[in-house]
Amino acid sequence: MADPDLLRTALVDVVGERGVLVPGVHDDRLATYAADWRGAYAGRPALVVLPSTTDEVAAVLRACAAHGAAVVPQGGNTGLCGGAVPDASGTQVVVSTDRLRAVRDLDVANRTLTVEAGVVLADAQAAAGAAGLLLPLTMGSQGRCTVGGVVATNAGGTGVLRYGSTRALVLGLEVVLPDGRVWDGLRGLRKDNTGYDLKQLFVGAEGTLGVVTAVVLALQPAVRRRVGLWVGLDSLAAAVGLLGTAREVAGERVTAFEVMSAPSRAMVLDHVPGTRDPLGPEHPWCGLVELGDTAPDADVEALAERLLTAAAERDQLVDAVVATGPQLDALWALREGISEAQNHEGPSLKHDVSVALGSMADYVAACDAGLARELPGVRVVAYGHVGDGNLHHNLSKPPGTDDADFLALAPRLTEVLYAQVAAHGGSISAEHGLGTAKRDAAAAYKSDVELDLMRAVKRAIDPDGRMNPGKVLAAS
Ligand code: FAD
Ligand code: 2HG
Ligand code: ZN
Repeated sequence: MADPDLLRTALVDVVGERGVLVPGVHDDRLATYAADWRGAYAGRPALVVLPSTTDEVAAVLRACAAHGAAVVPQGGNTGLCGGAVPDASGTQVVVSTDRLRAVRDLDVANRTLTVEAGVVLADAQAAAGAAGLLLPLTMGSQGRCTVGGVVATNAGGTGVLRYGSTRALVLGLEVVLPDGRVWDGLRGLRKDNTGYDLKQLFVGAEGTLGVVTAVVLALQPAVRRRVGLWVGLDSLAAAVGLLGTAREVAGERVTAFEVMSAPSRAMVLDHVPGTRDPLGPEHPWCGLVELGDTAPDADVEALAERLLTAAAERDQLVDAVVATGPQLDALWALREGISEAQNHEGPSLKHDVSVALGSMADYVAACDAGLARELPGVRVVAYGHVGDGNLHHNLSKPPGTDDADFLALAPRLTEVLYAQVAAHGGSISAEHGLGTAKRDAAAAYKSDVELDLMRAVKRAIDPDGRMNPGKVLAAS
């Protein structure tokens, strides 16, 4: 990188003194940009820049290009793989989207919402909701994560089963390229076969190809009637069977299908005040199935009863309660509390894996055997979006173990799981991305052809390798 003072002066020319945070001057404010929300990944930014328009982002990227500075795009900093955090060199410029907060357009007839990248996901949901529409991206971090971050990670969440991942909801993008050129691809079209689908290159690229500045999102009709079933299950195979029954009985009205193991539920009850498991701890797995209908007079309770009857006839569940309104919200709080609750139990070894539904039970059984061999007593905090074949197969240390001893075993424990993921034809990152955390593991499981194609895309768009270097792919 060239002279940092010259770069700082160039950036101040673009965004003003208040838009540039400098180490040694603004250390109190810099801290939140230097480490992720959980405090699991930390680095040292050269500067943090806060542009407030697309033109400013473009001028910032041109200045960084002129000075040879690497750029780290950052939204809400809730990513779980270290992708939004600068490295320790003190040479990388964090470009935050904190000030890109405008809702540009809500087109009710076209059912689209156009927002800037820094809009918090919950605010985008509220904007759609105010027009009687639904932005069906839902996740525990929605009060803080941004639309840009969700797009850059192709985030999933609890609505994927019904509505697809972020990728399925992005109709258009505006992106500032590493050299400062702006690609205006903000089209709200559901059909557009005019060549390569460029927007999809940027979805899930984790900031390695450019800075997303605005997004056109497809909206859905609002769900007017919801009901939840909290079910006790004696195995994951039963969960997969129940999902099939739910689809037969309720079709598209199955809007979520989550499962939680007993240890994951116990952690929430221990650490999140006010939570309660209505079925108690004895079930090895509990499922949360939500049914929803857009018709205001739909009898979703009767639908839930039909599902329970069919599942009971097939021996797919042991016990169940039906919940609506605040009781259903409380069940979601129990589900969404797991990620935070696990942080109270020492380091969380996070594994965000997917396998085909039919392999899920075999995969978990094979992992359990391997984990018990490596570290007897390791706590398997397994839960997640099983309707999508996506398990958060997280691990916590056995009670009484030192953090350092547990972390020393982390590579071997992770390898047990990843070897089984590979053996079952799965993925080691279903929805969180690679960042730095899973970059090398992903490369180890990809073919040379696939890696060559990924590197070719990176070189074509970022020939100098300055966009979020070292994330997704090793820096060249
Ligand atoms: P950041 O963390 O700031 O950034 C994430 C990545 O995107 C980084 O690589 C960054 O460089 C890049 N990036 C950010 N903004 C831009 C931009 N404008 N242009 C280009 N690149 C950009 N993920 C799921 O998929 N499903 C879940 O259910 C889920 N639940 C979560 C629950 C909790 C409690 C937490 C802490 C995280 C959860 N996540 C989940 C992980 C996380 O991926 C999402 O919160 C979200 O996608 C990240 O958004 P963000 O704005 O915080 O992005
Ligand atoms: C969830 O589904 C998130 O709760 C977070 O994806 C998963 O913290 C995790 O491991
Ligand atoms: Zn998840």
